[in-house]
This record gives sequence, structure tokens and C-alpha cells, in this order.
Amino acid sequence: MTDTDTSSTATGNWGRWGADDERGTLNLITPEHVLAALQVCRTGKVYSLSLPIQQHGVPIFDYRGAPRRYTLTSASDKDPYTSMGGAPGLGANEDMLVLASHSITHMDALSHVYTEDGIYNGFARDEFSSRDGAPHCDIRATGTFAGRGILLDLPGHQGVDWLEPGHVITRAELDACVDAQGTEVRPGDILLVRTGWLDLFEDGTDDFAQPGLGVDAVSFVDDHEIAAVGADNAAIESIPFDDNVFLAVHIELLVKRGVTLMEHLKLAELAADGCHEFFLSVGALPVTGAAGSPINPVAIG
Ligand code: UVW
Repeated sequence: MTDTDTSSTATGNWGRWGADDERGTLNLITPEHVLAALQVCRTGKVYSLSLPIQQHGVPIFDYRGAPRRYTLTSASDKDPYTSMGGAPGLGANEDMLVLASHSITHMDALSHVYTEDGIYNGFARDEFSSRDGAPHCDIRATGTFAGRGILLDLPGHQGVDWLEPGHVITRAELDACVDAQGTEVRPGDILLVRTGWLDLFEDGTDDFAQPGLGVDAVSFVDDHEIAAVGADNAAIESIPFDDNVFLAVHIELLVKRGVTLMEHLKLAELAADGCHEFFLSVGALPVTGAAGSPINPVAIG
């Protein structure tokens, strides 16, 4: 079996934290890690790592559609509260949001991708139902966590604006970036990888190909006991996929190892500030049964 062979997923971290585990590598973040992570803040600057949720000017996959904000109530509803005792002229603006769970900046629940062997930890792939969603590994299982985040700014290290579309990031590139930045990698860290792809998108590319992690880079996650991985591209991994194995890195990280993934993270400001370690707090919408959720991760430098 090769590293990218997807015929068996009964490996990785299945069973490592028990047969019922639904948190995967987030188990590596203990309360002690979180308290230690608070000590890394130096400037107190607060960064939102989320793209704006809007219809235009942000990367959208056609089949997911653009997010929509509809108006539920506004001043066009004349005196909406008078029948309930509110003063004339009093009202409230409210919205209705319609968006795909894996649109814009989002987190993959561990039930997101399945193989013939199931989802993470061997839960059956066909237990996800159209009415109730995921009975195991929904977004509520992994949707809230915090800890020490580290940024590997690959374009910054390599002296380019962005890695080329389709570029497959290797373990050696991650190691070289760690060394050049002088970033210490600790067990339980949340790894954020900047590829520069969002900058390329803003530059107007219509190329579907994207730089991203290859299967070879997965050993970095294993060896450093990384708790979660995020990137500024659409799928963490390169598109086209490494070695043309569809979703090769999702299978390795999400399915086999239970590594929570975060995509379309806005990382340019952290990179511009040279902020390579920070406290990171991540919260998904706690939607019961959901396979993913928009997120607005907050980093404190
Ligand atoms: C897939 O790659 C299927 O989805 P996402 O990019 O949300 O992980």
C-alpha cells in the first residue's frame, strides 16, 4: 500500500482516544496547553481570520452558491412594535442568512469527508441522514477550541507573493520555513499555513488550481502532534490533488487522523506583522448534525 492508497482508512488515529471519540487531534489540546498559549501574546493586537460573508469578491464554489443576507425586518415595516406596546417610530433591523456550511471561511467537521471505510474513527458513512445530519462527529463535537496558533508563511519565507497554483507543499518546505522563521513548534499547536492563494485571488486569478499541502507534508502534523490545521486556500491541500488522488490530504488528515481543518483563512495581516505565534480562539456555529460551519477565528498576537 502506498502513502496515498485510499483503499483502507483503518489506520491513523482510529481508536487512539477510544472507540467513541469524536474530537480527534483536538484531544491534544489540554487545559494546560490553553493556559500556556495565553502567555505567547506580545502585542495584544486582535486579528479576525475570516473573509467577509458576502456574495461578491470572495471565493465561491459554484455548487455551494454565494452566501445571501436577506432583510427580515426594517424601517420599511411601519411601526412594527406598536401592537406590542412599542413607541411609534421604534423598530429593529434584522437579517436572514442563507449560506452553505462549507462556504467562505469555514471549518470541516470530522463527519465531512468519508471513504468506503467510513468517517473518522470508523463511524459509518451512511449514518449521515438528510433529516438529522451527522449522529457522530458533527460540528458541535469539534467546533469550539483555543490554543497556541503558529503561522508558517511560505511565500514570505520563499520571497514570493504567493506559491504557484497547483504547487504541492512538501514536508521539507514546512521544515525550512520553521527554521527560517525561528518558530518553535509545540505539541498541541494549531498550524496555519499561508500559501498566498487568497492574495492571488484578490489579484484577479480565475485559475481553479491552488497551492496547498501534499501528502508528504502530513508527517509534519504527526511528528509535531499538531491539533488542527488551517490554510488560506480552499481545501488545505493542493488543487489538482497530490498525485491526482482526489482529496488525498483530507483522507490522511480528516478521515484517518481526525485533524480538524479550517479553510479560506485570512492570514496576510498576521504575515505582514511577522506574527508567527499567537493565541487562537475558534468557534463554529453549534449546528446539531452539521458537517461544517462558517467560522471567524480570532488570533491575539
Ligand atoms: C471539500 O474539499 C470536499 O470540502 P472543503 O474544501 O470544505 O474541505
